[in-house]
Amino acid sequence: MEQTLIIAKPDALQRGLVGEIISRLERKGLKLIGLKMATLDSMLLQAHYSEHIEKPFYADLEDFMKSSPVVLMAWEGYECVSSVRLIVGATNPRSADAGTIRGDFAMGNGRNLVHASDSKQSGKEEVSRFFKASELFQYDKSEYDHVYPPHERS
Ligand code: IDP
Ligand code: MG
Repeated sequence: MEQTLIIAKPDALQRGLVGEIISRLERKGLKLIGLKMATLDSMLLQAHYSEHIEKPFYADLEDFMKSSPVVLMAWEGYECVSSVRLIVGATNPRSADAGTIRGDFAMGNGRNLVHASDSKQSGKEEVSRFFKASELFQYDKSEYDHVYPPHERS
């Protein structure tokens, strides 16, 4: 089953929006398979944001991501990566659609509350970058019988 990494960024913690973020993903029908708090360091951030290291906003991004703890989550669901990106909204929160997390709750460039993996492959890599196998949980979610047709449940 497809997995995606969600990070509730420091602005989500500071603004009391972690519950709102979790709630939106739960209500969508996704399965939470890992959850923890952490303070991220430069090495981990450079690995996670390697495609952005050369960009002009990288220094701000790294400082911001280290400015307070974050909440790391692994979520699972059939084709969940693209559906979660739709729930999260566009990178610049001022252009994100209303109804998305970023569109509803954020305004500043780079202060967009949430990280979400952007492909099936990055979902897999990012979940294993931030979670050990022992921190991920496999369980049956009875709700799946109502969320998916049979061929999308496993
Ligand atoms: P994403 O989070 O929507 O996948 P990316 O392009 O992968 O967006 O950028 C990673 C993060 O870097 C963004 O979420 C945002 O925090 C920050 N970022 C991206 N572009 C800018 C920018 O133009 N100015 C400031 N920060 C930016
Ligand atoms: Mg990205």
